[in-house]
Amino acid sequence: MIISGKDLSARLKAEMAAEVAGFPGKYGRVPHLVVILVGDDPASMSYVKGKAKASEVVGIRNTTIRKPADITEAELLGLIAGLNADDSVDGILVQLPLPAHISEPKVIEAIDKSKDVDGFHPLNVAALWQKQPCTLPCTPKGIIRMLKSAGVGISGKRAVVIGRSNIVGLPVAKLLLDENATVTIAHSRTADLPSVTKEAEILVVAIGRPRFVTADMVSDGAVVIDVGVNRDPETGRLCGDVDFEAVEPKASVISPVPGGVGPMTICCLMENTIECFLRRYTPDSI
Ligand code: L34
Repeated sequence: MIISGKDLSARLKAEMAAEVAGFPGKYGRVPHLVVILVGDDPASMSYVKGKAKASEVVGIRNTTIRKPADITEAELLGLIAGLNADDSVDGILVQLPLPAHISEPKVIEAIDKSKDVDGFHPLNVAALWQKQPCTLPCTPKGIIRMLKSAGVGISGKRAVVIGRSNIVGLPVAKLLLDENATVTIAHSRTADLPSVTKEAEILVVAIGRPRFVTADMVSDGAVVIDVGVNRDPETGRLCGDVDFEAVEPKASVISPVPGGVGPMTICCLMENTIECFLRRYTPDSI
């Protein structure tokens, strides 16, 4: 079974659109998401365009601010401070990666926690790991949604996550743990990685290397979630971290690239923007 993140996100976005359609009547306005893109990396441009398009579908107001790659860190921090103070803005997202002369941790920390639709702010991360209410990071949240919609039981399963980034590997491992999976976090320096991944009933791959996971690394009937978005070095086409053609026949459930986790990330961003908007009208929630 191939889980389509594209179809699931289309369904969820239609539900959100119906909800948002009631907001002008109830609150006098719709949620407003501001996305900042620094530079002109083609992949980032494509993702940011996807966020604007999804906003349109859901009925969220989207402002995309483009800045040149040589913007200073101080200028970017100034822009964020202005958006933090702007009452018309519910969510702020600075597309990563940033140019090397700008500190990503500084930028992430500069965004007001209540407008942090990515769930990357250290206070949001701390809340997640302390089991407090928080904004869940979009990609891990989207992965759990996909698993549940495919009817995959997580509780009691052995899950292996390849990758330990702040954005995907660590938080997805935490969310799987919260669903009562037993979780192993593996990475590029794990000794004898196939012996670890073959134990996985649920395998989440977020290592960022084209076709890194081969058929010999996957056990029969495993659920395989591919978080990679890479360019195939030979064809230039989009491909995942999993050798899809080889692994698909062994897997009971698998997510494709494109059309898998990527669209779910954007879908959960829409959901987080609505959550940040609604929290402003129920200030006690977090
Ligand atoms: N601040 N930076 C911030 N927030 C994020 O949530 C992201 N991410 C990651 C990169 N930097 C970020 C994204 O938006 C990755 N990412 C992302 C989002 C969407 C897609 C891929 C990565 C996506 O829609 N992928 C499509 C293909 C898109 C294409 O054709 O280029 C897919 O079907 O997988």
